[in-house]
Amino acid sequence: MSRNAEVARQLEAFADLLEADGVEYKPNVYRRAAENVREHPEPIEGLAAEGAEAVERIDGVGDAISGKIVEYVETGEIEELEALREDLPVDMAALTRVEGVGPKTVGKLYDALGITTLDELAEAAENEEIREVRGFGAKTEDNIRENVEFAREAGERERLGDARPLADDLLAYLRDVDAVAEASVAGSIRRWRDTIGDVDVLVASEASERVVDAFVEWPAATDTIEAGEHKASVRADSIRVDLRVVVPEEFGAALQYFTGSKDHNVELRNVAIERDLKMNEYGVFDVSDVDDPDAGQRVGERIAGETEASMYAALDLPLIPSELREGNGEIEAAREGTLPDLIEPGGLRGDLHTHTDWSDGRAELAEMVTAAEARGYDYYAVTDHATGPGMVGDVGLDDEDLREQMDAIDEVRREVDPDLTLLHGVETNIGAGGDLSTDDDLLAELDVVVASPHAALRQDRETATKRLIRAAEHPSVDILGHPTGRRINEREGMELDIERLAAAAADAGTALEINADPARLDLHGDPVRVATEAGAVIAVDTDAHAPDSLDYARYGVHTARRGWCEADDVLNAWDTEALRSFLH
Ligand code: DGT
Ligand code: CA
Ligand code: CA
Ligand code: ZN
Repeated sequence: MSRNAEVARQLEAFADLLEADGVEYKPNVYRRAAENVREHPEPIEGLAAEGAEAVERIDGVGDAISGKIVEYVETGEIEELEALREDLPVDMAALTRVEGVGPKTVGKLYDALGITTLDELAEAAENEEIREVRGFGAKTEDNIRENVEFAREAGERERLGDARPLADDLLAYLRDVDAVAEASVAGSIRRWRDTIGDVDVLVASEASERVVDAFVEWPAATDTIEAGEHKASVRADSIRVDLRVVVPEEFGAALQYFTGSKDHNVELRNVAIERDLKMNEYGVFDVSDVDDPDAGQRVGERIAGETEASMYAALDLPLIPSELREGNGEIEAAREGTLPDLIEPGGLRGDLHTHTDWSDGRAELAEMVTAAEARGYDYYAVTDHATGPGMVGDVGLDDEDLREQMDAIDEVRREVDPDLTLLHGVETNIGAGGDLSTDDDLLAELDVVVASPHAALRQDRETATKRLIRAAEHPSVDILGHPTGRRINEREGMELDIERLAAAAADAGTALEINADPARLDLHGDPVRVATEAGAVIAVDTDAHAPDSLDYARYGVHTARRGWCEADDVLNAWDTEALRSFLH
């Protein structure tokens, strides 16, 4: 793991503090530099070692910023940043997590009321002190009061998309260690939950201390929280990572146990008890001939534990996929033989919601299409933003732009691999009342229409449900994009009557989206399951704004699996012909 993300965070902290200070323009220069550093393919520490000039090869990084980057990599801090922090000693990350509170607000509230933490912010809102501050009012204060709790919870959990790449890096690192026989993630990250409390990693080894030693030396680990003989915890990229090492014979039992969820395990253990079996992190034991099954952990005759499948088989159950293990009926389904035949990872044949630099994407049309070809997709839809509510500046395309884009698409079609069907679409905006921001005749001409809410996201459940149903019933709309509009850990999004929406969408021949961008995962597992049970088709889309983001597909597919989706339930797991007939 390179240190690019870590350095980018320093620049962002710099930008926030400057903005809080009332500095104009410069904060955005720092933010742009931060983004480019984060995405830069070479490790920043390598460039910094070469010197400031090498760092300046990164777009948007001038001599002021490159100097600070070199200083940070060399000394572990930036003097000027530390001085700003001393002047404004606030928990910026926590405070700005409150929707509607930006760095500027943080600066003003610190100056006026000395607020430094979420608790102090909540208290000031409770005591109606904020409304008295110049530039604030009762409405702002009410908003802050409502949003503080969400921000507090958000601070405790990481997005799957931040934790998973870190976990993958660790697994690759551990698998290279001699003493490691097998390594896997466990816990919520293996169940592909949308947010992760901590990352759990399990290793099979006969030499646990060597594994623990290697683990704390993992380059991405910034500090060691604890290290024992068989387990250890470190922090990496501010995420807690727990390691456990077990002997290979007990790996399956431990993997089953530590994958959870707790609810799943409790229910499963009851199935074991019914059969005179004892099930725990060491295996499944036949205790029918044992006087006191609680005398120890490893009692009676051990009948399973080396593999996870053996644990379930000992209870006469098929292996239950990790995404289903939430204690939501999966054990009953396994007993009755009615577990879904889940869509496979890699089971998508195309992507139906993507962007280019015609709107706010970062890559050209041809680049995005080339990336789609490289993935071996059967079809690929370009759906740039239409102008309308929620689109800032000139990001969105008006009807004329879209017609112009038709010609550009035709041109790319002439070059494209004949195995790839290139579809031209749009992501149009759903207005507050369910109206769309693109002309009806034009929508009818396009191959794919994604309609998404981008503004007015604080409607009540009834209004929001009616709004989306109206959009779903528009004859040209094929997919409702990120239906709730949530952004994980940033804003809650709209509450919807999913069952009613899904039934209406099913009748109208409109699919509901799983937006696979890990900042969204919208819809997520539970509503997806409700939606498919109500008859709706699900589209798993990356909403990619750059070629690399086409990889978000994996988060989407695992989210579909959490929603009990089979391949038939997923529009873009269908072949081109079936897709085409759905789109018509
Ligand atoms: P998280 O980290 O909050 O996103 O959720 P998990 O599910 O990863 O929970 P975590 O990290 O506390 O523990 C990992 C797994 O270990 C959990 O899913 C089930 C198992 N486990 C941990 N503690 C207990 C416990 O006290 N009882 C039971 N039955 N299982 C436990
Ligand atoms: Ca965990
Ligand atoms: Ca844990
Ligand atoms: Zn989009």
